[in-house]
Order: sequence, then structure tokens, then C-alpha cells
Amino acid sequence: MKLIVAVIQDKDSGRLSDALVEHDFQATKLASTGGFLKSGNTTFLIGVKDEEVTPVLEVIKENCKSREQLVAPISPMGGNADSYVPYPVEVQVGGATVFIMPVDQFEKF
Ligand code: 2BA
Repeated sequence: MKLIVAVIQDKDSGRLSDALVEHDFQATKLASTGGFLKSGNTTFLIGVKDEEVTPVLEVIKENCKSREQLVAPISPMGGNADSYVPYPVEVQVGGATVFIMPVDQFEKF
């Protein structure tokens, strides 16, 4: 068994939830925050059999889009003036950042 941890953009979370249910995959959605942008994203925990990893990755790929996002200027207040960026910077936020981990034991009570 594997645990798939997928960090995705909030905009895709409803569609991904629906698609996982449609394909009979069970998932838990957690509200999370990106360390760099400090804005909300969504983390899915999906427990699956080894042979289900590939189909779940396909569902994630089909439902999560990569987008450009503007990062607000970083304030010099309390920081180093050398690192001050006075203009917004555009970053590419991935459709999904996915970790796949082995599960030693799985129980439901
Ligand atoms: P954030 O940390 O808010 O990062 C959003 C996007 O900003 C990243 O997209 C990346 O394009 C850019 N970025 C991040 N750190 C950067 C830096 N030090 N310098 C320049 N640009 C930077 P993604 O790589 O697609 O990541 C989307 C979200 O996935 C991240 O949101 C974070 O919540 C999660 N994530 C990505 N890599 C991770 C990792 N190795 N471990 C845990 N979470 C991760």
C-alpha cells in the first residue's frame, strides 16, 4: 500500500475531489499554506493499493493545472534592504507536487 500526498492549487481542489470519488479512490483534503507564496493551497492524502498509484496520478494530472501567480513585492520592513524586491514577480505554480510513500500498516477501526 502507498500514501499519496499531493499539494495542489485551491482552484483545482473541488474538481479533483469529484474526480477521485468518481473513480472510487478515497481521499482526505487538508487546508494548507505554501511556504513560499504564503497563500492557501490544498493537500490531499490518498491511501491506495500499489497498483492504483498510476491511475491516481493520471486523475491528478487530468484535473490540476499549472498557473502563473504574481508574488507581491517583499517589504523591506524588518528585513535586509538588499533583498527588497520593489515590483511583483511572476512564478509558475505547478499543477501538483506529489509525494508517494510506502505504508507499513493500515488499520480502520
Ligand atoms: P509555495 O511554497 O507557496 O510555492 C509556490 C511556487 O513558488 C512554487 O511552485 C515555485 O514555482 C515557486 N517557489 C517556491 N519556492 C521558491 C523559491 N525559494 N524561489 C523561487 N521560487 C520559488 P511549486 O514548486 O509548483 O510548488 C507549489 C506548492 O507545493 C508550494 O507552494 C508548496 O506548498 C508545495 N511544495 C512544493 N515543493 C515542495 C516540497 N519539496 N516539499 C513540500 N511542499 C512542497
